[in-house]
Amino acid sequence: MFYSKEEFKEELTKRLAQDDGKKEPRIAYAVLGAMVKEMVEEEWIRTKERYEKSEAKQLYYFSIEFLIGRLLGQNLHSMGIFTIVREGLEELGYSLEDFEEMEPEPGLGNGGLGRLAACFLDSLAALQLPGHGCGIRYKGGLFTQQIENGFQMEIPTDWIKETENWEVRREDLAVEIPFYGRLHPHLTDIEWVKAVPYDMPIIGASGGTVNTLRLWQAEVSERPLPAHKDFEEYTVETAAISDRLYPNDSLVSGKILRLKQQYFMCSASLQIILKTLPSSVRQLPDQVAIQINDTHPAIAIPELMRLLLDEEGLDWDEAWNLTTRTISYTNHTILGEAMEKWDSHLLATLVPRVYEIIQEIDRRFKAQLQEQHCKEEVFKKMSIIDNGIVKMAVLAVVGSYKVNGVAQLHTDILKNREMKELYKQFPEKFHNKTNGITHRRWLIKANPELTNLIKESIGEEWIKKPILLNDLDKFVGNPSFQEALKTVKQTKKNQLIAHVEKAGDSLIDPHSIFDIHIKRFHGYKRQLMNILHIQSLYDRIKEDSTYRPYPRTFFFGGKAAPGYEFAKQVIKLINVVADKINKDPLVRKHIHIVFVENYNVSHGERMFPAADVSEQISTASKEASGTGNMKFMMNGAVTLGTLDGANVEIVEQVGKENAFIFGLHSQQIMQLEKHKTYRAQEVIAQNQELESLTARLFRGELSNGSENISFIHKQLVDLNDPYFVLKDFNSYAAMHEKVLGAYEDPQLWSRMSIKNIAESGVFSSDRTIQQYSDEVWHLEKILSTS
Ligand code: B1H
Repeated sequence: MFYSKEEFKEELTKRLAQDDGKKEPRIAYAVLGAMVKEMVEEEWIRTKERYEKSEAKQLYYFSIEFLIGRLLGQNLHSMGIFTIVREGLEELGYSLEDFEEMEPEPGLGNGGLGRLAACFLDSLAALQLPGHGCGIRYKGGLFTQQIENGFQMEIPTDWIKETENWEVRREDLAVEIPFYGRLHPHLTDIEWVKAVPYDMPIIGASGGTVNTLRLWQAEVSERPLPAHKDFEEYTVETAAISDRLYPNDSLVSGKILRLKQQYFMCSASLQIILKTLPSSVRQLPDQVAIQINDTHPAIAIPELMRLLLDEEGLDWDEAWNLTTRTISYTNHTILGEAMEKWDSHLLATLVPRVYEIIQEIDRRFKAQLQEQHCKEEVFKKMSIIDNGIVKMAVLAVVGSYKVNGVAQLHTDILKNREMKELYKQFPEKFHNKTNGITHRRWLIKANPELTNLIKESIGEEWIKKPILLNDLDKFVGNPSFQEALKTVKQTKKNQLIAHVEKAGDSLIDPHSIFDIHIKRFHGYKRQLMNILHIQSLYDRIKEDSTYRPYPRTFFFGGKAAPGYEFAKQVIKLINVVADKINKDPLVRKHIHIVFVENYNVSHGERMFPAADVSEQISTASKEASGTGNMKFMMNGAVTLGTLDGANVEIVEQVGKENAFIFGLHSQQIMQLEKHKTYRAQEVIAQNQELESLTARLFRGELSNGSENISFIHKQLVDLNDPYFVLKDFNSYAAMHEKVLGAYEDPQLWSRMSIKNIAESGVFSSDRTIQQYSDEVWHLEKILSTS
């Protein structure tokens, strides 16, 4: 244990001396890790004891992804020892920053959904609420992206370094998961898989609470295999369960391995929850709340029923009552291709008893609907099993006591359109919980320079109550604050340049506008619109010798799902256009493009703080919430975006004069979709610029003759531009001109930027979690009274 810099240095030196006096940074890094872990361990045990003693209700957040990012820096911050460790290391000749870079990135998620789960865990612990994560310990997280000749290549990443990690293997808590088998009527011929939990501490910000992220690993069972099963096949199949994260964002795979993963983590988590219950299972909803993060863990509903019926011996009504008072569901998307629908045969084969229970849930619900003389089409919409397909979203709504969307607009769309019938059936279940981000990672850790400026101006209370960031309102017009903020922004830009530019290069203008578009690549996120606009700027600079706009650097970052050809071609297009522009001595003084390879949480921590402009340009109605938009805002970037997801609420907070909003509204998009009245060809015909751009795309001119990007032209023309890129193009371009105008007025820009920071407190995930706790989970703060 150490509480001061001197104690820390002494302890580290002593341990290094025991270790043969080796001084290599790698060894010091490992020793530091071990020291910190010991300190966490004590608080962790104390927290568990407090929870047991108080018999407090526990929340379990079930999620197939937890995109936690690197832990060393964050954990040091949470324990309140970041500064003493940084300074102590420096005095001993080491660099904490270098140590942080040594940690492999745990990429256990794809994008927003997984990162949200990580922010929520941070907030639960910071608010001293008993809430824990349950997921899978993937050996390989999301792939590493390499760009070769402009194309994305995927490299598998195995992030676990067994000797230097934050987890504890809990062999004592292993459980057995039943797969396959035959019902007659009881299950026989089961293929058991052993689930072993690895627990990671989730350290609350200087409050003495340490919660748990429990990640399950699949291993071979010691129970006998059914006679027909080949042993070798069994071992390979078992290892595969926790081998790799599915790399899709908003696209379902439909593969049996994915279903295995889902059932594996749900069954394991539920078994251990029931085993460690402080009192009778009949009081389950008073002891436990389970939140399912989208439908990926929705199989927890029939699995909990199975355990209550078959293992606990309850009858159906009692089991159903307990289940539907314990589980609640968050919906994260309305995209058709992301809606989980499992083939009945697949479920019946892999988990026969669970499927039987799903059938019974469906039968009872349908009987209820029939009694209400429900119309045929409404009945069909609300069927859990329809035509041999199990609709997981319907199962999730029927089996939960609360259902929420992740931003107001998204929740409204769920109620009024996507889940209209279910909303009518269960109006009391539906509610909104607008997403949030942890200001501890995304402001305090990522941007210590801005954090210091804020502290000097309004004190430190906002750190515990982020809503108090709005005290900054009084600095909006303050010249010295404006100057100081500019200095901070410049520092963060310089740091980003140093990070992304290869030694010797000096292509990025540090005084240019940093316009940043970072997120997964997807049609609806419209990176294509951004790059086509940049191409049009290039054309204009070439053609019009009087057009010499203020310098801008356009940053892109993000991965495409390996099988998503269109998204991969957009990455290629960006890289080809970047190459052309960056090589052009005239144009590159005005516009420059940087594609940041392998965008992940760590890159995000460097990019959000350096941004002037936050690109949030999804087709209205498609982005359920977005959370990058909030990270930018909190770091003083101004949103250039559509009225989609949480952008709507950001604009409500800052006022429309402090954001750049363009494009069709969600109502207009939904009307065009419903009536099929949009004609991309007509838009092209009426606009010379678009005509030229699409024609050159077709001829391969924009892509340097590359034959490989024909999907893009096809999508825009043959598939009638499903994400309205062409339709919104003009208003997007016009809004970019407004951005330029505003930036050229430094005072105006500073005001906008400060206003964004001042209004960002409401988007702290502390607010989101407090609302879930008050309205859904009903948790109690368990204070450490030391
Ligand atoms: C979000 C997903 C998602 N919504 C399927 N849906 C996946 C769907 O592997 N799959 O099959 C993976 C992810 N992810 C995102 O959730 C939304 O698009 C964002 O708008 C939102 O901010 C985020 C968190 O709520």
